[in-house]
Amino acid sequence: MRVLTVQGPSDTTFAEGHTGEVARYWVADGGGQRVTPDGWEALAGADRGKLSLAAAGTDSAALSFKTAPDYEVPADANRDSVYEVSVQARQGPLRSAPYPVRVRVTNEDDPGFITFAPATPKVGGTVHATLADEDGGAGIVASKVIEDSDEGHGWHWTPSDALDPCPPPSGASGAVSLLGDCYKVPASAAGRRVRVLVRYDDAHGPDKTAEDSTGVVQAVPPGPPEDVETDPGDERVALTWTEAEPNGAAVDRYEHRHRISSTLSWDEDRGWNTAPGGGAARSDTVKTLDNGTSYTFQIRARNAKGYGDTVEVSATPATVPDPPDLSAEPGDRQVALTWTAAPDNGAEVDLYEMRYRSRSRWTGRDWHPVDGEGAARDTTVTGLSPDTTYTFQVRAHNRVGYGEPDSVAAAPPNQKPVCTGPETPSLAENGSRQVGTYTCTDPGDAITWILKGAQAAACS
Ligand SMILES: [Ca+2]
Ligand SMILES: [Ca+2]
Ligand SMILES: [Ca+2]
Ligand SMILES: [Ca+2]
Repeated sequence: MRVLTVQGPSDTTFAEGHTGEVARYWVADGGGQRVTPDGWEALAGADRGKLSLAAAGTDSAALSFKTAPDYEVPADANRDSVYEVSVQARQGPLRSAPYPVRVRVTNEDDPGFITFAPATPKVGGTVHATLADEDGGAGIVASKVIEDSDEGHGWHWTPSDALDPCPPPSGASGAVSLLGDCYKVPASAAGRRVRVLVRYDDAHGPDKTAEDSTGVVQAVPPGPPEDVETDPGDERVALTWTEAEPNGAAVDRYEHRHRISSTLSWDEDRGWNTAPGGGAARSDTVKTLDNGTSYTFQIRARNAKGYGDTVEVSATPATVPDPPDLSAEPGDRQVALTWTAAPDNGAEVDLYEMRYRSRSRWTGRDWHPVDGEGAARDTTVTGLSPDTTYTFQVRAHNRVGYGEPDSVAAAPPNQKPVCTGPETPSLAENGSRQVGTYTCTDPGDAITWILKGAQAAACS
């Protein structure tokens, strides 16, 4: 009786990650002579679906994987990366016995892959890189990647400026994902790709590398204008700022708008004002405002990607106070001054000052602060000369500066001399000739002594 026997390797190996012929089989008759079969039966066995058998040449057949096998991700029935099939041939009415074949997939050094999240980063955002190497499994652990060595193991980013630590990428642990690193994308990376190289060890040995680049880094709207300051003036507020971070696309304009602070929402109809100077603008002045009213201002920058965040500041335009209304009440060698509150023109009066003069020269120190700060309403100037006309001035101050003074003239009246001495002196006969001593004072005037009366000629 004729017998057909399949011959060829029954236990063979095949490297993971490859395709192509695994092994070749042929048929012998009972005498050991190679014969040409009429055909080959479909593969049998647990893993028949993963391999194929095709005639190769006139009398043999080639066994191949349909897709490249992966050692770490086995597709065989019992997941041990040993694929079990049986090969069978026929010739006429004869069938060979099924010929069992075991293909053991070998563990090769898989390349490492880097994935980025997001794949296309934006300026100012973060990009996570995650390394995966299938050889990891139990063989690669996070500690095998040693950070912070320019030449050695670890993550090496390009550009490398502004490398900030970020939270680890989610899902970075597990059987095949090794670990990740995080990179804060600087504005200098706009329009370029962020590249990363990682050196690491895996189960196959040390000093493996993986390298990849992100998509082109996208610019984003600019940052807010920096160092925004206000300088309130007379019915106007000057705004100044420093350059907004362009975030990868040049700032082409700065805009501002304002509203009265006590109105709680923006009047969208009023719109934004563009500061002159385009992207180089660093200041603008808002005019025709009301002194003493608080205004809220918003400033923002624009680039090709849109408007950045706004900065909000408040200021109250103001000018120096108006003059107070000054009055004078002359007294004995003094003048009492009173005044009404000076209109503050938008900034609280915090000081009143006074000065005075006789004739053309201001006396004493120039301006004297009056006690009481902004609440002061009067002061008295003493030590003045009678019958002398003085000019007094009072002015108010606020944070903007000094207002114009109000002036008033006054003269302390001349006072009569004040005299002391005996009214009815007596004198002993033949005694001293001095009757009494008289003292008179009259500040500012010379004393002239005059004797009057019927007996004046008898005295001196
Ligand atoms: Ca693999
Ligand atoms: Ca198996
Ligand atoms: Ca492998
Ligand atoms: Ca590897």
